[in-house]
Amino acid sequence: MSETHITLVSHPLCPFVQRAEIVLLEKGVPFDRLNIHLAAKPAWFLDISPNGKVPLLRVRQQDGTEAVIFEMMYPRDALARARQRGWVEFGTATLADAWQFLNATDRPTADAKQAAFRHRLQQLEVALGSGPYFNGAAFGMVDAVGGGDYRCRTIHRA
Ligand SMILES: N[C@@H](CCC(=O)N[C@@H](CS)C(=O)NCC(=O)O)C(=O)O
Repeated sequence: MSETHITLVSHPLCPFVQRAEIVLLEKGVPFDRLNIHLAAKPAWFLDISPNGKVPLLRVRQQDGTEAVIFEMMYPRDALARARQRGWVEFGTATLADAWQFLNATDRPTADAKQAAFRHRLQQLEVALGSGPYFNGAAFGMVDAVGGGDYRCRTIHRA
């Protein structure tokens, strides 16, 4: 039987890597993680990464994009899947607001981004059902995507 070796090429602070890692851990997929310096990307990485971005899932000689591994955690039902995809997009926009808030260099931008981030969290609260996960009993992509957003919120509170 052939053995598949999966490496998640990463950066320690990347929230998109965090999503991928959460999915792999939830699915019980064995992998190792390799952090690279994004300011000095290794040549082997640039050779196999179409966008020069992490996360990159390296499976033996092949590489996969974020979308490939994220397909693993969407529900089968088409309507539920479409709803989750919409909220995943929302999660990415939420992360952008949080990131811009944390990195703002002037007060008006910080205030605007903080308000936008807070508003998005309030929208999310309204959309949450009885749980324990976004889609009910099953852990899914919206929950994995939330990891990066909540981490930003934790940093802010620290
Ligand atoms: N989700 C997107 C974005 C990933 C992303 O922006 N990764 C950042 C780190 S968090 C990166 O690799 N930046 C390096 C660069 O843009 O050169 C993707 O996977 O293509």
